[in-house]
Amino acid sequence: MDPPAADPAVTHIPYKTQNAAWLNLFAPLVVVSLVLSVIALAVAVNVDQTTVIQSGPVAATGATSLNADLGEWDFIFDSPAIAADTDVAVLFTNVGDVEHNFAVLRSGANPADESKLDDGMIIADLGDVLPGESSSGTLNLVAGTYLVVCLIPGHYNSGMSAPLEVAA
Ligand SMILES: [Cu+2]
Repeated sequence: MDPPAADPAVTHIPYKTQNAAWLNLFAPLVVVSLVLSVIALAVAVNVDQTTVIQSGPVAATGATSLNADLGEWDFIFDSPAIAADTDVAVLFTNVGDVEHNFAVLRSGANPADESKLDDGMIIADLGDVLPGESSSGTLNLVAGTYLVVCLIPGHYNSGMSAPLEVAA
């Protein structure tokens, strides 16, 4: 008896047809993989940028520079907190009509009025500034809450002071 003939449907599939069937199955997967890779790369770049911003000194510990507008009778800071144990560049501008001053009292000092404000409380005096002019200085403070005051006579009693946070 002759052996059974091989199934022509299996033995005679041309190589190219088999290859095409393989491509039909995997080509879409390859395309999907490439698309997902591009998306993953884009997300990774975004995450990386976000990480850089969040780990920067400004977001983590307070500003490393401070701009202040001085007027009658207040201080307007561009940041509520500056960095501790860091040289912080301070630029202060007199936007008012009379001469002002930028000084910092030691942490916790909050005198009831000018007669209670003694020199021992002053840990930094960045100087006076005329109307329309700017001046600058550097603060390097340990963490805490400080009071920025104007030392021109009468100005503290007029309310010219503002709290400044120094964040670790
Ligand atoms: Cu003043």
